[in-house]
Amino acid sequence: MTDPKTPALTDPQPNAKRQDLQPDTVNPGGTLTDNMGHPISDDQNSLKAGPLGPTLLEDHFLREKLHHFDHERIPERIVHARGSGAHGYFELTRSLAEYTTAQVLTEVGAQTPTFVRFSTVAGFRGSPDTPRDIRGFAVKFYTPQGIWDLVGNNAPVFFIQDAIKFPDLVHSVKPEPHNEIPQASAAHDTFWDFISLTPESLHTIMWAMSDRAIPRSFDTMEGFGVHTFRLINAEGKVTLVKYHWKPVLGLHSLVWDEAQKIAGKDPDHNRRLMWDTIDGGGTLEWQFGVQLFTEEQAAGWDFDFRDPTKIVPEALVPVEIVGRLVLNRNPDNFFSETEQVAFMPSNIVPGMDFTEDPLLQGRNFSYLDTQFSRLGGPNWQELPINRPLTPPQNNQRDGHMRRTINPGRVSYYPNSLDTGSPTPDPQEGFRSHPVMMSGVKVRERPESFSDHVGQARLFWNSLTPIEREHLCRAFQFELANVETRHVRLAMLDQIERVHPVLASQVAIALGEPPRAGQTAKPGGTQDSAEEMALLATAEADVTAAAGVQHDPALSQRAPSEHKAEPTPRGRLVALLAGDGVDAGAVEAVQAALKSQEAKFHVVGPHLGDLGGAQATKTFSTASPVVYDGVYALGGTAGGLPLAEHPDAQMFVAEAYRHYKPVGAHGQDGEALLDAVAGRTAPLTFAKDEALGVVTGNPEAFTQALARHRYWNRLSPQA
Ligand code: HDE
Repeated sequence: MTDPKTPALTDPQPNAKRQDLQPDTVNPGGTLTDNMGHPISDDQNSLKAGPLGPTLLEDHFLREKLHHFDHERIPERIVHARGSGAHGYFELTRSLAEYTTAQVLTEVGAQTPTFVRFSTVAGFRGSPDTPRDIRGFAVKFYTPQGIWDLVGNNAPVFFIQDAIKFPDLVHSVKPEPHNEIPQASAAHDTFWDFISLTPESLHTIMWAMSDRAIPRSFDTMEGFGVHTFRLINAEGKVTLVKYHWKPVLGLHSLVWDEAQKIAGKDPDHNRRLMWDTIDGGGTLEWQFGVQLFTEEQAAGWDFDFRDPTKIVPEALVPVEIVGRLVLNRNPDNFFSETEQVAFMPSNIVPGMDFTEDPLLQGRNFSYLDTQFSRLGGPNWQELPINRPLTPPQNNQRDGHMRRTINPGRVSYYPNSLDTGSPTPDPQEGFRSHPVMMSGVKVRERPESFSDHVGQARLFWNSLTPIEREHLCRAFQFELANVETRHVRLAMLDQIERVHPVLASQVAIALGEPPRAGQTAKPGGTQDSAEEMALLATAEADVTAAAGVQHDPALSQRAPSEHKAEPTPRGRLVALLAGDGVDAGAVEAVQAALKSQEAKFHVVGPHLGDLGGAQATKTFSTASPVVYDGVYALGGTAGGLPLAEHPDAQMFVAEAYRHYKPVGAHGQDGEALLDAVAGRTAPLTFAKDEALGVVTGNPEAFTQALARHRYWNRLSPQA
């Protein structure tokens, strides 16, 4: 583990931004002082009129210390308050010089320092990492032409088409204002009331109810720039672009039961996984892709590239991989870096431009504006994490907490008194692309934004049966939490427009009749095969997708271009061991996992020495829900053979019911599986390799890990 006190000063991988941060990275030592540098002789006792006397106002050390403490908190982000960040770099692997003059996208091999912050949207700053929610994926590039912020999400579309509706959307999803319930959850009346009355949200709601909204970890989710942007080349030619991040570890999600339990067992789950990976010398990595198209091309489509509720299907315009993002460094101080970092979609560099997407236009105001209340004044861009590597050169001056000292008497342009003062550069400076614009001043939604159903159906069609089943379950959960019946019914009407089978599957959980002549299949365990068969055949007619009816890129499971090959890399396994466990068996499974870059914890009845292994977790500090797989070894726990210990049995049974690979070594390990075999709630545990229960060979277990989940435990069709 890195020494938390000195990392920035001994950074093994300093990039230009890390070096830029170093002068501000202070590692206190020596004599304790106050903020004015006065040495302090006693920091344990305040100044009093005698040991039992009242505290004296004169105590300037006490006053300063309490004063600073009293003002340690700043307003949390109005949305995306809960987040985790890391440093890294972006490396371009293919030049886009044909399309843009932006250096970050033209210099192959150049490494641009980045800071990335992942977030949930609705929860407060201290809320758990795993609620059902869209995730923020905000990337700050410290480029040679100033900062570029790609402030995206892990869904490629958004709930609304116009920024003027954003405060309403956010008010509806946040905890209700009278009682501030529920925390970090959309499952309440005000959210679904708003959504049921906002048909444009239908497509994004499908993403939010899918497995995408409960990602396993930050590095197993995709990222999207959402809006269409413009790229401009040296000849002034414009190309439209959509940005994508594709995780090299593949796409993986939690199951809902796990997500809820993790929220209690380890609310920092995603933050911890990222921290531990980097702290252990590992990296998080994504491929960077672009979809490039022209306005002429887009003019032929039955949807508008400016509409943020629409994707450009990859089946229509393929994603081209042109770079990669690597995160390899934890922040030194959460507040100074992750909390104070300020992203703005308006941070673009020469060679890029915005489009007329009304959501993007509104965002360009909101992010600048919000930094004033969050960071306290107009000089927030001087904070170390926010300042560009290209020092600002302008005549902006003063304001609260100004840090830069600008000498001289000239702070205006043009001037004749300071020949060295900054001047605009018509060649290299940012120029807005001259788009022909004309129009009558109106408050109107364009006709080309009017199809709200077509792409929601495209998403539904593109999912595998088990993904559709999860989506139905998510709607069931959310809407069953809505207390007002007319809101539930209004939502059923909305999702019926996507597919009557979807609406019917949800209706049964709400005690409502199935829709449009459908027969609903309750789902669960007994009748899963019937439910899967029904879901497998439920297809809808797609509009607003330029003729595309299916796009495997939208599914997390269907194979498609740029989806990573299944890999055990990065998976975390619980090795269940008791006292006296066989050292050889432990070594064999650890070697197999290490060879595939999978990680593990030895979980035992107590910490420390078990004879053949050292336990770093106990049955009470570890929970199966935070692991990707469980491997049973041997030994005794509390005087019982591991196989008879209730906690060990629970570990295996719970991992199984979450469809995770389960392995065992030797007689003792297998005895634990036998003890669980036949259990029925809610899946019947079977020692069957085809169901991801692997005995004997640790390599085979490692391969089973690559598959991630065995949905066939639910039904062969899943
Ligand atoms: Fe944001 N959003 N947003 N948003 N958003 C913020 O900015 C806003 C939208 C996104 O890690 C806030 O600095 C408006 C879309 C991320 O610091 C705020 C609208 C997308 C983050 C704000 C949107 C996003 C934010 C809160 C509709 C995906 C976290 C604090 C017009 C493309 C950034 C802050 C971080 C944060 C406003 C819609 C992504 C209030 C007005 C669409 C990842 O300014």
